[in-house]
Amino acid sequence: MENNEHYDASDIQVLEGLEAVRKRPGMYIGTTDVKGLHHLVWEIVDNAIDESLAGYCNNIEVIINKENSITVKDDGRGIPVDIHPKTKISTVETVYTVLHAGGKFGGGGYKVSGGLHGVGASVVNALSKWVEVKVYKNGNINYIRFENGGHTTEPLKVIDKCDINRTGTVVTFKPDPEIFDTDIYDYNTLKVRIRELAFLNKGLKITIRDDRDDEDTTGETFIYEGGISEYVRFINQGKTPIHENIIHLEGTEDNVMFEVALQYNTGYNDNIYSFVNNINTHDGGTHEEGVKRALTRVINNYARKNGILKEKDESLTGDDVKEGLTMIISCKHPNPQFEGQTKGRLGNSEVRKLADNVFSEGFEKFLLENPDEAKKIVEKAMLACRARNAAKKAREITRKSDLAISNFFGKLSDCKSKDPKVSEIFIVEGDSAGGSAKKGRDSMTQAILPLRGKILNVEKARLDRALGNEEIRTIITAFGTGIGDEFDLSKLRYDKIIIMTDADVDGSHIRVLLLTLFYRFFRPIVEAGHIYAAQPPLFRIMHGKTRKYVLDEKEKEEYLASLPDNVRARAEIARMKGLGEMDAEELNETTMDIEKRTLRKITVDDCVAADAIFEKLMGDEVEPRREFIEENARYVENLDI
Ligand code: 28F
Repeated sequence: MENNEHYDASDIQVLEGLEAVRKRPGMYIGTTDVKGLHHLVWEIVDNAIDESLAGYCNNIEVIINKENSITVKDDGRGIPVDIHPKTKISTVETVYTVLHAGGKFGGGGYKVSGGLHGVGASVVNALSKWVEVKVYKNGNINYIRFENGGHTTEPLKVIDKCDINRTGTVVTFKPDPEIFDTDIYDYNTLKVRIRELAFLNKGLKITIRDDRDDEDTTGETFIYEGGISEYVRFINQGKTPIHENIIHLEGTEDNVMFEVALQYNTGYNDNIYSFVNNINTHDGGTHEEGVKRALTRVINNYARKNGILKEKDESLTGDDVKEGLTMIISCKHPNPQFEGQTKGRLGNSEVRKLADNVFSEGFEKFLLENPDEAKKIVEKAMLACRARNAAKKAREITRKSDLAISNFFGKLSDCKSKDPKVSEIFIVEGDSAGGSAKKGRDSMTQAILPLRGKILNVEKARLDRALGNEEIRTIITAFGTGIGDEFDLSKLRYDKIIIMTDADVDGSHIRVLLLTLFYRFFRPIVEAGHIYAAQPPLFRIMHGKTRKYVLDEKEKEEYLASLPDNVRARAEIARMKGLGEMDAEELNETTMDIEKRTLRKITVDDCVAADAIFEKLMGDEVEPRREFIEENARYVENLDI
């Protein structure tokens, strides 16, 4: 049969290529946990975005289907269906079965060189149970299907006609459950990144829809003609801007596109995010360095020239000028060099100068043309500088000596071991749970820090005021790392910092406050993965003398199913309201014992999300709060962050 003719040596090599991906998926998508599962979507979406960057696609749709397969649609030119000269099979089959050596790793590609599309498609194919591709082109709907890690079930064929003017690519794939720890997609995870991609690609319309949930298949559409300026407006909603207009600056040099949008608000947090070819450069890089260098220089020059900074005054630092600053930096580069452990840093040195030039020229102009706003921005930086100095003085109080004091006053029940590698500290909500935790713990390795009521809302406070709060001082002292610019991660006294709060709204509120504190003042501890959330049981199932605590719905169903019918019929199920309902032994058994407990590692993204939710719950504006509560009302009983 002729369609077997093309199964020659090159096919064996092709399938060996995809076989390599199945053997070591981590090499290609980082992890095979829920993050890797979502990464598959970004590989396909990036190809559609590349088609948009090439100027041919205006709409992208992402659909989570019933069985947790994903469909991505674009209205681009459609992957070519002709026979590929080198591989003797169709280009679309080539793109999905040949592992492009080299090529871009990670997010969207900014390709000035011939719109080459990325390596992602074949990797997704290798890690999927099945993949279907439809190409709308030349009035035909061309279709091809792959199964079990990329084996073509039948060569590309026309399955139907379509409007001659309709072109585009539709890809549906089902991740292979044998490769991934979970195959359940998270709508919010997809939505947040899709919204971000819409901000980063102005004018591109991206829609997301969740067809797993029958009553809610409306979906959401994101399109931002204002691009990253609208991203700044979005982040600043609920905050009070210092200047009305969002500053937008851009410039291109040697095919490198650079743009930045910024707006100061009256808060103390800085929200600075940078991207290269749509990839979030979490660790910054030359684009961010160029902007920050220019920002500090321009503000200092302006302050001195206008007599706001006197000759004798020390210059403002990068930290002073970024207080209250919301800024998005986006760079599109044909040949980006990503550096660092997680490839999260841009290394191209030429970008530093481009960023500095574009930013300093534009920002100087803004300050000259808006003297009132300029004065406010500079004065805010001056206040930050004074607070920084005040904090330096205030910080003396959190020296080692305080450890003895806070131990003495019984706030912190420290563990006996002084070895950070085996020590952990539970930050517990309320005295009753704190008491049980102290009784139930392993006092060799487990320290307990009970929190009395709400800690200070640090979102609104500068470092010097935060240091004035008793609870925060005890936390700082217990951690041992110091805070602010004398922070030293190597002095951290515990390997795990475990937040243990009730599973109710109040507990979530405390958790949000703590995450904001850690995100604001202890980010390296979060990034190093030392922060965890304890997972207290949600249900207690009682039958006879047995008391079984289970984590969630899933475990509850599994446990009940494991009981004989007559026992199950008599079982009593109670929804746990709080840690205080368990005695010391139960608390230890279910939530603290290293062998039995479940901990959830907190990531920076959790903190950012908490920060955003925090802003909505605690921010100045009422509107976002009402909207947020309405949006989340349907599952407020376990408002989990
Ligand atoms: C739902 C996911 O993958 N869209 C894509 C295109 C368009 C072209 C293309 C893709 C040429 C040989 C590399 C069409 N016409 N959406 C997508 N749209 N790939 S992927 O070409 C593939 C390159 O291999 C395309 C003219 N040039 C490029």
